[in-house]
Amino acid sequence: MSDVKTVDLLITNIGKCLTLAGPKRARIGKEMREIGEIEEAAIAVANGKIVAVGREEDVLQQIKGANPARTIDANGRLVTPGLVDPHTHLVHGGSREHELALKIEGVPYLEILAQGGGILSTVRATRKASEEELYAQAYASLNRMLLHGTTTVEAKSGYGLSLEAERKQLRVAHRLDQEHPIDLVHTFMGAHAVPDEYKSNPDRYVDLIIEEMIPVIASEGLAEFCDIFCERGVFTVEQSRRILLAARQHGLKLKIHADEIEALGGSELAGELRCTSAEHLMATGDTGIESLKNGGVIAVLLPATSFNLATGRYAPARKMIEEGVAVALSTDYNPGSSPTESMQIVMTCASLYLRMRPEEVLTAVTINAAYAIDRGEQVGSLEVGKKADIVLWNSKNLEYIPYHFGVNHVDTVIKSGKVVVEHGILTTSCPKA
Ligand code: IZC
Ligand code: ZN
Repeated sequence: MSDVKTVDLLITNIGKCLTLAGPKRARIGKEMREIGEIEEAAIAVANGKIVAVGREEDVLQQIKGANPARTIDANGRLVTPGLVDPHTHLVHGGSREHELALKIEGVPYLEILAQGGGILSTVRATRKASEEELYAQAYASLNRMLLHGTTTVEAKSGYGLSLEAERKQLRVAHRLDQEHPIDLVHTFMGAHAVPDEYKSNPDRYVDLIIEEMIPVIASEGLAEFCDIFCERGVFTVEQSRRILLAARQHGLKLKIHADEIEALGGSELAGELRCTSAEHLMATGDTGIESLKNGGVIAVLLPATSFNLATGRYAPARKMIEEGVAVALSTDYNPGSSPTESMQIVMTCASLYLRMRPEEVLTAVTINAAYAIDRGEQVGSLEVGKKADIVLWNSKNLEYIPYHFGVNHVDTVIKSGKVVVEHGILTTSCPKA
């Protein structure tokens, strides 16, 4: 049977190919350990998509006569889908290394914010920055992500906190999506903090978000999701519900930062509203887990944030998996609580501190992460018809990646069928694939 006529790229001699093939939905419970392993595999790509994947002899049979334009010898390497990072605060001005000493001295994250620092210090830097400056800084981060194996990224606004400054951030993210090989998914997060101007009347800021920001952002097509920071001293459960319901009325899908520091009821709200995902969940208890499960909400866990906040508090991932909640992982890349672009450090933190098995970790950074941003039909697994987003690792097995921590194990990255990283180096100035 030779049913594939055109092949742009053929990858041969794959030692182990972890395809993540499976049902067309986020994986739960024991499914998170089923990662679709194929030994001595090959993958054929045409027009940016996978056209054949399987045992090498079968793939060669399927593409017989197709004469691939390019062949890559994987040399026995491990191959996985491109990693998906479903929760980042990618576009922002400045950085916050000055908070490191405060943190070490024991000043809590929410206290730094209450003093007008934290998120609000990044808001000041982001408002001041030009679109060009924001673009250049985020472009450099996207390059780092690509070098570390990430091929799809969600990016939130939330450092503008005014209609104009939020639009600026989202416009930059759209331009990056056009011009950088990584595909971006856009989230409006005007409810990331209460800006100084509304400090004495936060409900008026909530009104502004509902009456002015959401209608404009939605009508301009600047965002697909709406997110909110539901946390003590930030937005209450009631304010979160109002904002998310308004967002849904305008056609946005819903996400929520819930139970990052305290369990206010954000995960219960996520279940009630059947949000696509709930994020953080470090302080989530039994009723929160039950609600996530009943609402079919994907839990996006951010263990690098726990690591970096250094409070020793991690999300109850084992309990969530055992209870049948689909778990995804993300960097939470942001200048405050998680200044890292590397999903590999997240994989290590998830192994050591969330006690997730390597197979569960891989599921959480690929197919479940893709479903957490509603891209599960396009990316997150190596299956015929999906985008050819593929990573070749400098490893023979999966365990080695979380085990050997703090360094980059990526050899080659293919994004939409184009080789964008080769032997650990970006191949071009990265025009969009
Ligand atoms: O800038 O601190 N948690 N938002 C909610 C963040 C962390 C980002 C930041
Ligand atoms: Zn976040």
